[in-house]
Amino acid sequence: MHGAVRKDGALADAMRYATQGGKGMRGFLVMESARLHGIDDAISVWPAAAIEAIHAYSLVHDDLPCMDDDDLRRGLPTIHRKWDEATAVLVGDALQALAFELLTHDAVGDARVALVSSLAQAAGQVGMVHGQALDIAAETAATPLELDDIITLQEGKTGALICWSAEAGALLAGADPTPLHDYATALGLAFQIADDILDVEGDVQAVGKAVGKDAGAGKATFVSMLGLQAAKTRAAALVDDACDALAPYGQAADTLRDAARFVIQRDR
Ligand code: GRG
Repeated sequence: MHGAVRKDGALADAMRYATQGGKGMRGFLVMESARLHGIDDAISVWPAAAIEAIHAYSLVHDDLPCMDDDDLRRGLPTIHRKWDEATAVLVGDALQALAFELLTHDAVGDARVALVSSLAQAAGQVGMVHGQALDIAAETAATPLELDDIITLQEGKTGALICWSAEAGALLAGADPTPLHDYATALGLAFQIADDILDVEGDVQAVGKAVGKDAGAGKATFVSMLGLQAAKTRAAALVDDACDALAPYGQAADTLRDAARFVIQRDR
């Protein structure tokens, strides 16, 4: 690992625990979009690790009692259940800081500033945290969310990090990120619809977190707004849109197309 990292102690143990067991989809998107632009894995692994660190932090904080209050994540007790709330807050804080340090590694070269500044936006008050704030506000809102509100909320909460991940390869190469942006916008929405479907149809063992929470909380989701079948149809159409957006790369982008199809077929 780059820079000064303490490898011993409860905080280090909890940080390691928090970063294990995920699908690694965001890191995969970084490395695949980089390969598409001829960028070596030895370079793209740094932003890939950075986005997985930010994502892990967001899950640790999202699971806290003051947020979603979850006991299970990736099939294991959440950090505040296995350790305590203070440790979970600190793990999230430290993982977020670590992510930006990883982006400044020498291997990342001239793209460092663009990657740091775009990740700050994607993760922060105009991106993921904005989506989370909208989600929390919706819990006590006087009027229920409309479909467009849910799309806006998810574009922040889930979409912003997915977009950053897919665009990172183009940023590393100094290339136009537009096709990857369009791919990731459709993919992010399909991912969230699939997540809502898993909350209804998923098995807690496979999903590795609580299911049925949205309906239990009377939460407006793509499934509650569209119905199960229409949500599946919408997700499949979005995956087609995502694949089409990769046309400028031809067959070289087939792995990214496979990833888009996986997003709506997954069971976790
Ligand atoms: C700032 C206090 C504070 C909290 C921030 C912003 C935030 C907390 C949380 C939002 C992040 C969140 C929970 C988004 C939901 C996206 C989602 C469905 C995540 C699960 O992603 P997967 O399936 O997970 O890729 P794995 O475990 O495979 O990595």
